[in-house]
Amino acid sequence: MKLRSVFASAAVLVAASSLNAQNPIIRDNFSADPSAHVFNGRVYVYPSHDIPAPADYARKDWFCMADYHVYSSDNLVDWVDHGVIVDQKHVPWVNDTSYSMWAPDCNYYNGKYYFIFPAGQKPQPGQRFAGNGIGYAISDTPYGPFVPEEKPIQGIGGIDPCLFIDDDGQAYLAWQGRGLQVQKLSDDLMSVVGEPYNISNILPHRGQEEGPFLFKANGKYYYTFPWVDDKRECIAYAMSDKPLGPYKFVGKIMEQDGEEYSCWTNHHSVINFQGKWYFFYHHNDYSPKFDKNRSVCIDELHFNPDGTIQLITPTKRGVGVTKATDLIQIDRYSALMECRNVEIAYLNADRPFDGWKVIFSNSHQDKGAFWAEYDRVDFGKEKLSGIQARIFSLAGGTLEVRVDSPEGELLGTINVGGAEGWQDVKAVLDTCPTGMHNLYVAMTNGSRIDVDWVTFK
Ligand code: FUB
Repeated sequence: MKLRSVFASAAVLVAASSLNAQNPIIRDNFSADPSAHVFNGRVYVYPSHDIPAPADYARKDWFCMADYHVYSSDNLVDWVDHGVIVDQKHVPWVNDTSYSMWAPDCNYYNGKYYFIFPAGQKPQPGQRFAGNGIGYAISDTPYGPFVPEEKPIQGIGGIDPCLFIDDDGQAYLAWQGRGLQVQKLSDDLMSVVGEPYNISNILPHRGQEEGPFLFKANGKYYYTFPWVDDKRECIAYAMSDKPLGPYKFVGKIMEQDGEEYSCWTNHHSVINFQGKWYFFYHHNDYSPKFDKNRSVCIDELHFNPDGTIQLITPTKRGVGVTKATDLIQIDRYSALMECRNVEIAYLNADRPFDGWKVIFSNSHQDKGAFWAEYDRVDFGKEKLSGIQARIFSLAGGTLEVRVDSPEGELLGTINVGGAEGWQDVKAVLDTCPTGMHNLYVAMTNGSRIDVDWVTFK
């Protein structure tokens, strides 16, 4: 008991230096299975926290999670890490070396925030393996301190809980137990009541199904879930007029990952924030060779007039607006010119968390301007006069900076001298717009220029 309260009061606000609007949004930790909610006008994300397997965890090739953080933002651009909110070492019913703190959720119910999570249970005397339980840690605020309950929810086991509270205050649990289920919760949330509805029974075919997220929009209930239709998990959904169904399978929200990076899992959530719908999901951007170390991303979600959901194509650019005076990571592009002269690479393949760069190259002496597009840059109300770019180029060359289209207004030209290391190159702008514009950076001359970021002054 003492340990629990000491730990629970340790939730801290951590500087937001490695968090941003482009995908992935969390840039100093692995993060997966994002469950996002809007509480009091602020977005909170409760992800799983993937870690490389420590010495006392034998399964080096499997998911490994020991604790949970919560992150928050009031604009989807600047994120705050509130630190660890629950740790496997401080939950009475959890096996403290199971590293199995898989996908969580959190919701507001009767004046408290209920953080709900699955984890490996402590074996009882005579038991070798106790299976996964699902339990709560409770707080007065969305960011903690959270105090774990003594016991998990009684009568169920499984993973990937989603705590859905309907407009009438009734609580439901969606989770992966024996298939994808949804069931009413008792008033104290500590047990399930009535009959479950099993979504797995209505799928076109069975595959791996997990990670349900139940939400309501325009009077309809959306039961959304990762599902293996082909080789890896896509995100699919079913719709109903009632939380306990009957549900009708509708289709996919996001396709499975492509061959190149190949993240086998995906896991998601949906929020409405300031009038727009957003889709949170994960991908292995910082760990291309090991897809159990994942990272949270966000893209917009759009409904069709009949209430069905449009297929979402994952982007690097993500959501939100970037100020022209911030470091604009153009490698988190909105579009790249379709050609052999523009590509994205890690700054340092041995240290993916350092981020990426755009490589403009022209070893074939192709004619033209080879560009990367970065949308939604806010140039503010006052005209800016300069540009600075972080550049690596042995032989030098020329970059042009335009807005609105690849042939749009030319803001300035950056003449790059050759150098053997990274350099910050500055140029005076010919002109600069105010307000919001899409930015285009193009190499118009040279054999290779690597760009880490650009910023306006
Ligand atoms: O993060 C561990 C597991 O991978 C989750 O619980 C699943 O949904 C999948 O994303």
